[in-house]
Amino acid sequence: MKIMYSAVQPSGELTIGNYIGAVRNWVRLQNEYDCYYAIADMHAITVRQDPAELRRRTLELAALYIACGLDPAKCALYVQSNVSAHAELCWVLNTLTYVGEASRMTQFKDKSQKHADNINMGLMDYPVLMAADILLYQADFVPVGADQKQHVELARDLAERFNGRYGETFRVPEPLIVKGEARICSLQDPSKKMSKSDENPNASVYLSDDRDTILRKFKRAVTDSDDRIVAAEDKPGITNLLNIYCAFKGCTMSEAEAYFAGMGYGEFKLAVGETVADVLAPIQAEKQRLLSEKDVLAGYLLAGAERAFKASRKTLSKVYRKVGFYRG
Ligand code: ATP
Ligand code: LTN
Repeated sequence: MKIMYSAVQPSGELTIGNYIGAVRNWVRLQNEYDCYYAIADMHAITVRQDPAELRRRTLELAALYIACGLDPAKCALYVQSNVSAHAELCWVLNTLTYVGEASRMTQFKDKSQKHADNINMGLMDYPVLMAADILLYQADFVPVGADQKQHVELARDLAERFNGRYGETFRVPEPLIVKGEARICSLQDPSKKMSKSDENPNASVYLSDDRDTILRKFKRAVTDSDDRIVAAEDKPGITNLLNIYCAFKGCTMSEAEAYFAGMGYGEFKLAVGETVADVLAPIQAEKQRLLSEKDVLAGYLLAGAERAFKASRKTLSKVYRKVGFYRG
């Protein structure tokens, strides 16, 4: 079976954009691939985090993933910092990474601007740690958003560089970029993608939002000037709402357009909100149930970390041997 690797930072509440573009795909992929999914807490501390919050969010994220359908018996769901090989391989890869190439990474430049008072080494090392994540598991594919493509390319470069210098060791991974139609846009500015760090709370629908909040956010969503409910380039607001409806209902755009033909915007937005709320309700209930059984949840993460530990040690031992570390 081909190997899939991905990770998410426990750095904020997930939105329905993350759900459609990432989480739901991870769930689908678990049946076709040998999947490793990490909660990247080591990446998260490259920007300041409140320790208690970080711990809480890590566990919440694990519960949420399982509630969304990730089966801990099928995939290895684990917390990155629980498997020490990530930091260890990162060190070796650091010696193959040029300061110039790390400092040219778009995300490093963006985050340096955004967190100008905390441009730490970890921020620059972020993509190298990410390369370590991926290469440790000999991943064939890495499902990520377009913004992470450059990082996966660095992982490919480092794999090739290491293999070239020390002999065949790493599989060179392929990024699996989420397609355009899966892009959910902001409810307040449909030219922007919906993002968990948006400052306007009405722009994003969070997976933790209750039914009333969801309905209210959709009611306030920006629409377009005429009253037709069709997907079109000059109707980004309505197109986004239709997209969300299709993604949550599992129908095609033409089915959705036919269903809403002649309906007013108010009624349409209510229907989209209800569809989203109906899908999220059982997920939220299951997440709460999992969080109320913390021991069970901890058991899943431990089992995931054990699997990850075994796979990662195999690669790390090989790396240590190749670079000439004394093993006794
Ligand atoms: P941030 O606001 O912190 O940048 P984000 O909400 O943009 O976060 P990421 O953590 O960058 O999300 O991405 C996590 C995953 O969710 C990625 O695989 C990305 O492709 C996917 N994703 C994020 N936003 C959307 C969106 N609006 N539509 C579809 N997929 C998305
Ligand atoms: N940087 C990624 C999270 C991440 C990741 C990874 C993704 C950390 N390690 C390894 C894929 C593979 C993000 O912010 N989306």
